[in-house]
Amino acid sequence: MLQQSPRTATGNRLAAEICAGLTRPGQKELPSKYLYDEVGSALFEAISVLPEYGLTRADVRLLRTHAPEIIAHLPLPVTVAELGTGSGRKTRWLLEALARRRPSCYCPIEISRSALAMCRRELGDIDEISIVGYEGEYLEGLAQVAARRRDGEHLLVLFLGSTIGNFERPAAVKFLGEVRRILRTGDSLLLGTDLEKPVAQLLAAYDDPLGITAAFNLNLLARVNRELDADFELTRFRHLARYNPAARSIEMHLRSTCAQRVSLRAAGITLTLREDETIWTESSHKYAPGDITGLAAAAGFGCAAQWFDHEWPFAESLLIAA
Ligand code: AVJ
Repeated sequence: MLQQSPRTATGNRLAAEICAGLTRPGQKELPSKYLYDEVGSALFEAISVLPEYGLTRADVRLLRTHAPEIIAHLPLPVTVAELGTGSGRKTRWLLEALARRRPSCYCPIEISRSALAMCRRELGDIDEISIVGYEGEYLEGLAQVAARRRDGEHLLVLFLGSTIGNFERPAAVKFLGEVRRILRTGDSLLLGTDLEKPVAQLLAAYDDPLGITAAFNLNLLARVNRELDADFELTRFRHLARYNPAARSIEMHLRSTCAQRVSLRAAGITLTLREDETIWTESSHKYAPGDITGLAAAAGFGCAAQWFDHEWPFAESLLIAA
């Protein structure tokens, strides 16, 4: 396995962003995108099959049921770019429906090398679909895909699994606006969003009784230990999931069980934590159906169609660049 170190470009960015988050005044934070190293990606796969966490199953159900209809909305030929693929398993339904209509190119964009490898293994067998993967940040990868498109070819961007929920609401508008600027009028964005549901159900989904989500969260500290030669003592932190009613988001934190000092040797910083102080690691915002069209419009998209799952409220929205 290739170990990323601060000597590489990705390693530098990781070190800089992690230091910035841990040394900012007030609430300490770690960027949620770093949850997905090889161990974190495997733990998320486990979360996605937990009975308490219905999000991934809802996403898959919608794509499996409506893939032909979704594809029928698109102008062809189309190249598919996916922002964050995870295992790529749910994308199969869309790619198979597309392959039946026309051979196409699929460009997964991932900062996680292990997720990209998983996705190639999962989807490499679909005839008529050629895979060109990009390892990197979403917008940088998407700009590269857009720069390589041929005349008359449309782009379909997939942003599934409610990853958009990890952005604060204003940042979500800004991000989709940046996606829009890379696209041309008439290109599409299929956006998956988790919808509001009872708080008790959310808390169970983000603090499961097996402790898989706790392990997923704590692994972020283990990763920082591995990659930045830090000395986080994992037993001195507890997973915390709480609902933020003002933001309509579920937050994950790591709570320090005692006053302690931690060094990140490869980054050259030391920090202190008070007893019960938390490091905020993720927010997962929940949407009302009406929020999505507003968000889309503010970012320069019209909404062509929406599909809802009623077992675990979740929406897929097909947005068209206006
Ligand atoms: C993959 C970002 C959609 O926010 O629900 C799962 C990640 N965090 N359990 C989410 C996650 C805790 C997940 N997303």
